[in-house]
Amino acid sequence: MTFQRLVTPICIAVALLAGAAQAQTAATAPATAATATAAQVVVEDAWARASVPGQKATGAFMRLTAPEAMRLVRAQSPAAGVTEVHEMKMDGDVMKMRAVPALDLPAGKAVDLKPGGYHVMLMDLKAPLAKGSTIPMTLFFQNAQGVESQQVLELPVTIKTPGNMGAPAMPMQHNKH
Ligand SMILES: [Cu+2]
Repeated sequence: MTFQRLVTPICIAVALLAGAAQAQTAATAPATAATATAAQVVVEDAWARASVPGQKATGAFMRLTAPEAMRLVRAQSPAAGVTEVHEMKMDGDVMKMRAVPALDLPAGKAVDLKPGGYHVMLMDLKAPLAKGSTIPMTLFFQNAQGVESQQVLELPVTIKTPGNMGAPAMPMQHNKH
């Protein structure tokens, strides 16, 4: 009697373990089948800089992490007449911005679009970007096979104190416009 009582719980435990293993197999199967779906670029901390009346251009910033090697080829926003991917760097003592044809996004590596570096330039603003509002933006990506995909974002408009750019004393030049 005592013997049987001891044995029974062990049997139940084994049965439970077997059941759990089965459940796990069943759960992983559909996930494997789903890997063929189009991979999305992870967009974090996206924001656009607020602008004042009369200001024609401003920047948008974010962190992009692509699941496979991709390129950001262009951006579009109804808030701006022209939207370009820009790079900013020091040329001697002058901070210069220029449009880049594409921004490489290595697989799994976060690429920062931030003040003082790469950014999305919003030019020909239709109206001032008010702090606290949001603007839609579509990003266009291309993978290694040349397949284009797009992602629609809603960017909050804020004023962030720039660490290394935007100081009024800093001379700035736009090459393209
Ligand atoms: Cu720019």
